[in-house]
Amino acid sequence: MGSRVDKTVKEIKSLKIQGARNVAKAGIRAIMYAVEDSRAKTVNGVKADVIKATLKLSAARPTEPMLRNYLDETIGFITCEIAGVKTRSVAKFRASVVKNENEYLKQMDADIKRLREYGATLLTSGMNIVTHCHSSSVTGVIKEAHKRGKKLRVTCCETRPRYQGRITAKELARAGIDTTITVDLGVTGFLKKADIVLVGADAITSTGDLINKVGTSGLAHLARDHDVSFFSCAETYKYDPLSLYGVKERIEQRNPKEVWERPPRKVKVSNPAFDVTAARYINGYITEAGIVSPSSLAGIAKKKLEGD
Ligand code: RUB
Repeated sequence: MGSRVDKTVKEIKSLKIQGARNVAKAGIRAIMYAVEDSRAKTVNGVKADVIKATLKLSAARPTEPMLRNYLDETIGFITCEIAGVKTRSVAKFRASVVKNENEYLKQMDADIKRLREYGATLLTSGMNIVTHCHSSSVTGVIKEAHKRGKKLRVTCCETRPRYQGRITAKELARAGIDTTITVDLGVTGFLKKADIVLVGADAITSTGDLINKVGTSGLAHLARDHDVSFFSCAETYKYDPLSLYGVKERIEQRNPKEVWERPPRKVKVSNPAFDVTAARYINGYITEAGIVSPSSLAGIAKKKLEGD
């Protein structure tokens, strides 16, 4: 197995690659590395190397169905390709897998473009927006609305313990948007005058519940208390098909040292990466298929994943 796959896994685990879309994209690219770097001499040998790579990649961050959905499609593709292919040429097989992965990247680009456009229609000039963590989907929507001439003010939660809110704040300020960062619970004061909360998504369940950066669920409760709309910007590939069968999303526990390098003895440290926001707190999902209610998301996503 090529070491470029291992490097990607390391970068995903260490958060050098951060956010569900970036993780999925890196996973797709790593499949191309696995194909290119495989030393196997037969099509089945290359296939085995690709499958090994998919297993390593999907284990890198457990709460990322978008990555898993694309990896599952890759496995489906190589299985069909082997069954249907007339030649046993390794070179042709490699080329067909690389082409297939490039199609996934193109699909992701087309989907995010549509999502940004739908999201931008929801934002109007003068709006106060609250965000949490760093989601490329959220910043994409806000920057698209800004490009369309809408005057927006954004408050970013800093997002302890890894401060991804700083990435959001930097990106938005650089784009010329009026941006403030606050300590996480300082957001309560801002919600009094906020119009909308926009967050990303790592996973969405069959009942429309949202799994996103820890703190999202508390923010959703506060938004409801202050009568502020709460939307998640999420491509439908964030939907986890396993949730339909009652499988609970695994919440990744991160290194306790991120919270406290050397805690006193007898102090236990908890560091969950994500939490679950119940569908009833979510006004809607901004997706590539339009702005949809939590209860209709699974149906739309299922159709897309099944290729209808
Ligand atoms: C990032 C996070 C983001 C989602 C969506 O967590 O929770 O909201 O991943 O991001 P982490 P995107 O920093 O732990 O990866 O919209 O870019 O897919």
